[in-house]
Amino acid sequence: PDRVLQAARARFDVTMRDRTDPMSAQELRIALRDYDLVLPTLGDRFQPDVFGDVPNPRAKILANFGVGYNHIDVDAAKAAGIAVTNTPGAVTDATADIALSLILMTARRLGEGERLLRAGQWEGWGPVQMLGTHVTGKRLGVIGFGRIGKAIAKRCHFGFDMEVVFYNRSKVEDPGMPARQVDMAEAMAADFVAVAVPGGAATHHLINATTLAMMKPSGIFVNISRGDVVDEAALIDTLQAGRIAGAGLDVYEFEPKVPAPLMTMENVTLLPHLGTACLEVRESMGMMAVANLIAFADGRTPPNLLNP
Ligand code: 8YV
Repeated sequence: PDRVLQAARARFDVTMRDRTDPMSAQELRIALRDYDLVLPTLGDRFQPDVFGDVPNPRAKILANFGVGYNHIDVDAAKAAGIAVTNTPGAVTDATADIALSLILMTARRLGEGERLLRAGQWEGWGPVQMLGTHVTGKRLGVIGFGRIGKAIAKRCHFGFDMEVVFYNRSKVEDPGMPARQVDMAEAMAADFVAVAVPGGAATHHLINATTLAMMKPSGIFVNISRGDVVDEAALIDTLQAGRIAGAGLDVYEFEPKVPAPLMTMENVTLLPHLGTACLEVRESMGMMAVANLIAFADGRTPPNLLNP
């Protein structure tokens, strides 16, 4: 956003890469080799091989634009003497809102209804036309009870009277709201299941054929975290076999590629990674990233340092 660019330009000599596709290996190397500070986005894969290609990097900080940083190998960055920061907090509410949108869109068949209307196929109201699933009062299972998982849970509990259960790797001493920590099987067996874990090796395919089999046939699965947390092939099998009622996805295993079978399923809502796509939110994320850069340039510890 302009406001972010202006803030960065007020302090630094900025080169803006004005494309949305991820940086190529060559661009990643140039970023490390020729720039003091780098502000990467989703998909700019700063992995060990890239750091290995640039023995004495000029870059000393990667201030990621976003909370999720699974595209950056933080330990390899540290070994190369490079700080990594992210933007926690700024993304929480907007991302939780998208989870709720996916629950509502999928359960109430909103995308399907709009497609029908725009196709000129709506013939008028009918008492049993386009019946969906009632959302209020159902049970929500959250996978990953961090900031975003909790924000989804709050919306569902306080806004939609839902009972909330959650699965989390470590024990959550105080959920801060009426919510019960359960095992994976119980969380997956809820009416709506929302995944909100960080991406990366530790959660790769956490949702797979085995965990999807824990869902009930009327269950709706939602993912707003990272695509590779879900074994997409297993999800497609589960949907094709009718073992769950539907899915709402904002992220994909091989973004921006979306598997063809999902495209034709009316019980699946597909969004193009809109989690934080509001101007105010992207501005806050960007301003946080710039604040991290400025702190670093001033010799202070960046507020959101990931690899001290
Ligand atoms: C961002 C996100 O848009 O914050 C995150 O982790 O997934 C997104 O909403 C993305 O990271 C931009 O780089």
